Amino acid sequence: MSSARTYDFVIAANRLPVDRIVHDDGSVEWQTSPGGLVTAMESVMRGREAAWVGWSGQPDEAPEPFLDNDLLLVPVPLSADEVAAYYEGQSNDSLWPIYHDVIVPATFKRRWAAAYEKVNRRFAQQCAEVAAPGATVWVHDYQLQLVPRMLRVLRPDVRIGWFNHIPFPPVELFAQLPMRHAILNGLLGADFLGFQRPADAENFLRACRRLLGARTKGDVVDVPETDRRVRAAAVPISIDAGGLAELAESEPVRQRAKEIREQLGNPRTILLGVDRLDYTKGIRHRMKAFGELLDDGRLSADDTMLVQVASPSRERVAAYRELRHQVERTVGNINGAHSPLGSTAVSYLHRSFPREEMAALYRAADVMLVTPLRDGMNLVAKEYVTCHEGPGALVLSEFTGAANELRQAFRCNPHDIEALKNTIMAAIEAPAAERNRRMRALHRQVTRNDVQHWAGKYLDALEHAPEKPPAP
Ligand code: GDG
Repeated sequence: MSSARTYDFVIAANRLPVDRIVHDDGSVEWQTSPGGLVTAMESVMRGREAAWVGWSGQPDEAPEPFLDNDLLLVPVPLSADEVAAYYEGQSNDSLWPIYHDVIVPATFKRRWAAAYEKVNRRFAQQCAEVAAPGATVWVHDYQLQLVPRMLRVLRPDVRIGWFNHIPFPPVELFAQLPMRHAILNGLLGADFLGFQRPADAENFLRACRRLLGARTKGDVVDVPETDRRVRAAAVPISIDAGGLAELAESEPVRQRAKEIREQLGNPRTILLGVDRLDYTKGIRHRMKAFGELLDDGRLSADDTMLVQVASPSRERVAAYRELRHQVERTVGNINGAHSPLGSTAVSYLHRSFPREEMAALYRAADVMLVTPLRDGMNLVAKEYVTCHEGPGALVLSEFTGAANELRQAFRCNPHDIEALKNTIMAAIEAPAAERNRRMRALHRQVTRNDVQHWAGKYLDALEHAPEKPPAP
């Protein structure tokens, strides 16, 4: 790639914010790509002159850089083998399980690690080409952990930040990774490392001490054998609360929310789950709890329904295919045992919906079930409290980053099925005044700490690193 222009602000993320869709007739269309990172960054980048370096979502295709409003999108080519090894293998079958408490076992392959290094180098080179002198380069997530150091070697003049959207594991788990040293050294090429929770930053600092013998003071690491210092701290991500609230309050969405309730037969209680179909999200635990509440007669499918949106994800990774079978079997069992004639106990939707429909679902749901076994933040929790009006309830796993902030939620440990059942019942049965009070507090929390606030805080920390930025 060679782009004539260079930019003062560059984002690098595995995916571009759009997917390249090639239709059967050969025509090409760009659609917003799914997932938490893009949802968050889209509104931050709107109106900024910047370049975004990322993969287009299609193997073997490398369209030329192109402008999307003021944003230059710079596609990084990946061959089909690289997608399998760097993305599906190293990123999603080695790193993802290790960074999420080994909910499923991790697989390590030397050729995946080699592909990861090769692709990270390509990203670093693209960033180096498009960054103006002294530019700020913001690298995202676990797929690109080697980029900061590679980029620093190519471009010592630029300021480099990295943000981890997922948890950073305890050193006891991290130490399993064959490329543990390369990752720590790769990250230490940055000026500032941002994490979702203080505990994630602490895990990283501990890993530097234990595995590299690095000295740390407070949240700053002395990079071994250099005079550089790197700061690692929590800057929890959020959502575009204003934009989403506006959408949720719009007449068509209000109308659609009413319609949804009617379409579902006006049940007394609608429970909702919205997740990528991922084993970290605790969907099976949620289903088990709901199924048992019906079995026990504490809930009845005559007046209660669970709507579960499970957007398709990583379907070429075996653990994800297995999860899909398990979830679909469980939904089938619950519906077989409990669905009334002409209705269902669980309305299971294995597909993606437009934002408007998601906002209407959040408005329509009485109780939102967010039960991950481990989750960096979980934006769905924040979206629900932003969209819902009136008495609602958020059941929230303590293993999400969001649980650090959303203190008025009904907290749960999803591993404890009995306790999860009781928490779901408590959320359903709490008096309307209590649910109102909790939802108002949650709404305020998210509105005050929205994604623009997060980006401002992050970039401020990056600018001042390794020192803490002055208090606002
Ligand atoms: C990673 C971390 C962290 C889902 N289905 C549909 C749809 N979505 C949207 C949701 C939400 C986003 O996708 C999912 O965000 P999450 O935060 O829940 O989860 P991950 O994708 O795992 O994201 C996570 C996040 O990065 C940000 O840092 O919070 O911990 O794992 O916005 O609404 N959106 C639409 N249709 C769907 O069917 N339109």
